[in-house]
Amino acid sequence: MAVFEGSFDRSSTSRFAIVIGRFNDLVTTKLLEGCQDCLKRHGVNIDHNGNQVDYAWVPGSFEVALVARQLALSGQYDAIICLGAVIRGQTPHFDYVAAEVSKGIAAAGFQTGVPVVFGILTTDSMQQALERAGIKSNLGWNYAMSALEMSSLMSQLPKPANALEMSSLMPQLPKSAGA
Ligand code: INI
Repeated sequence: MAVFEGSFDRSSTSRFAIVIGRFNDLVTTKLLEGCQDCLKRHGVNIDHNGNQVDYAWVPGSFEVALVARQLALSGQYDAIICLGAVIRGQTPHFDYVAAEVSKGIAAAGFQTGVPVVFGILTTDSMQQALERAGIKSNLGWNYAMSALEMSSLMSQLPKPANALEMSSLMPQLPKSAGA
């Protein structure tokens, strides 16, 4: 039998999409820098004009999962990295956004079979967020490592036994008019 384990040595061929929330962009741009630094130092061409990484900017964390799912469904990527920062304020807004983005990202990966990395910081303050986006460490780096590892691992796993099983996991897409 087998032990399946991701490695970090096939980065030169993997393709990634990074979805970034503009909300709290003081934090998310730093997460993106950490993420790009890690990918670059693992041999990935991070240039948006290159053929390995595409970038999608969305208004806030709430929109991240929808875009990640659509990118995953395209079949063009080995992993999707979602970056956002949800910071607790005086209202319950934090709880709604944090709950939806975490459920949505999990669903995007589960429904498509493409690894979708949860790179959404959820913190009580801007200070805590900044500490995790470069002041102490940069979790953007860790999220990129997860994407590298998962893209490698998924490529090694046995494929679904038949197409029917895979299609039953996929959401029903809207039929085009007249179909
Ligand atoms: N979006 C975030 O990414 N982080 C937050 O902390 C946040 N708060 O607290 O409001 C936030 N709100 C915007 C939200 O993600 C959507 O973009 C907006 O509601 C439009 O759908």
